[in-house]
Amino acid sequence: MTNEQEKPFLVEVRGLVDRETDLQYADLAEGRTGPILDVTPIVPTFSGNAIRFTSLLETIRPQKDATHVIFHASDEFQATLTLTELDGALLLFQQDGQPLQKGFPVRLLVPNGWSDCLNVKSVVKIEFVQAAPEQKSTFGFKNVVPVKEL
Ligand SMILES: Nc1nc2c(c(=O)[nH]1)N[C@H]1C(S)=C(S)[C@@H](COP(=O)(O)O)O[C@H]1N2
Ligand SMILES: [Mo]
Repeated sequence: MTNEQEKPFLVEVRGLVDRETDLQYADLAEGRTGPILDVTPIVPTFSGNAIRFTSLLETIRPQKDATHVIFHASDEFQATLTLTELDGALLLFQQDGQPLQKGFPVRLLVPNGWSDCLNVKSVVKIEFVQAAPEQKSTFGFKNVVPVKEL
């Protein structure tokens, strides 16, 4: 998962939103998707710059029926979280002034999440969906039935 910078930076935002968007590095790095934050004071085990997931919501405007968000990674890993759980979440996109060496193009950070496994690396698609309100957050590799601690 290192040295992926030869791949284009692209994060697709899809599903139950008013404005589906293709996020480029400059959108985040130039502050067009919200204020840029140093993550270390918020998540001491990480370094680099991020935007708040909630500030992205202002741009893409989730529809009323959206309840959950699926973060799809380039290695087929994915996590599904409720919009409520994503309140404090961050999208890490830059370290040492450069695109990520690990987790490129963006990494989801869930500071108060129930598992470190929710910190999805290499997110390439953010998909807004509707699911039963009681459906809890999950993670794992696609097409693998049991979701357990990896
Ligand atoms: N894309 C992707 N993200 C992922 C994983 C993965 O296999 N692929 N593993 C998850 C799990 S189970 C954990 S514990 C953490 C590990 O993060 P680290 O590589 O920074 O230690 O990443 C999470 N994010
Ligand atoms: Mo994990």
